[in-house]
Amino acid sequence: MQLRKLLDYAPAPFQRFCDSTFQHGHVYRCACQAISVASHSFSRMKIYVDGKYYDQQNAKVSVFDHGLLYGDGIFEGIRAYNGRVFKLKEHIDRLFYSAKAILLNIPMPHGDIMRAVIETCRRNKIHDGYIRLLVTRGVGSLGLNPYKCKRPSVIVIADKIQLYPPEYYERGLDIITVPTTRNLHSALNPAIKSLNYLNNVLAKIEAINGGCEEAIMLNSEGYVSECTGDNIFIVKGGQMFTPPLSAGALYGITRSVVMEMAREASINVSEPNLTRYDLFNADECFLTGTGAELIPVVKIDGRVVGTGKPGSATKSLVKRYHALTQVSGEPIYG
Ligand code: PXG
Repeated sequence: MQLRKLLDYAPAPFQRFCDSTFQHGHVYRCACQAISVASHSFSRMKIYVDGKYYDQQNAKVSVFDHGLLYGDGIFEGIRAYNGRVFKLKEHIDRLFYSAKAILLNIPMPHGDIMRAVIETCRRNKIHDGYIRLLVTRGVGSLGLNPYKCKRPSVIVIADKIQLYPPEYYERGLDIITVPTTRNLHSALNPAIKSLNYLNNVLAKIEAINGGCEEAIMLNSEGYVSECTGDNIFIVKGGQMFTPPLSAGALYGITRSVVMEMAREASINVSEPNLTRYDLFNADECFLTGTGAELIPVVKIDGRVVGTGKPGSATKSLVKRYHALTQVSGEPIYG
């Protein structure tokens, strides 16, 4: 019976094959195959969907969900370090701000979402990982009207993420500016972390096609906005600069943490409009994001930044950031 239970992890055709094999008495061989499938092909990942936990293969939303049909929904990318969820409250606050901006009523209060994130981490035995929290508009009809959608769906996935290869954290990134400009505030406000990330996806494609891992996006006025999934900082003459939110930068949580850390270290931080010229002539440049953490940039559009190596201010912030992530956050266990 115990062996039979393992078959629950196997794909449906294999289960059907095994069912018939069980009836014919080849229990042992079949069970061994099931164990092998269970341990190699299928993760035991548990995904939260609207109050229940599902195996990866059973965690589903409808094809009529407007999250799929129109990118109508919102999300957050969150990290866990050392058994704690880093800046969880800030991420959930931002989720609610995005929801408000798109007139989406999240069907759970802040505290329940927090508990769902922590419980998903617990069920997946996450100590260090990446959490994707999303809220879709829900099931509707084939028409834009979001008021026809019955109920938003809340989904939490807890897994791993590695945005950039490890060597780039040592060497620094070589990035380019891409033709796709950041969304206009008056069109789709870039402060909204919506499920429609095509603006960023297009810029990412342009970066990859240009042989780079990441891209700088300008706004429609030609000022630096941010990267496809990260905020951007420069260091010049001992001061730090990052584009203002009005330039189309996301209100990045890592951005805020880094600004706070810099101020604690008596480094002046300001948010003026920046141009590519400012980036080219910076002493140091780095990107920030939950996924990317802090990553140095050493070349922009073929111009070497500073010495061409990760700078000392960047390296010291990286150290401080890693130290902070180890001790701060909502505990997952206990
Ligand atoms: N700008 C944009 C456009 C982002 O999507 C950041 C900045 C950094 O914000 P935080 O709060 O994380 O410091 C983000 C968030 C990916 C990926 O796969 C990246 C993000 C979100 C989801 C996926 O590259 N970055």
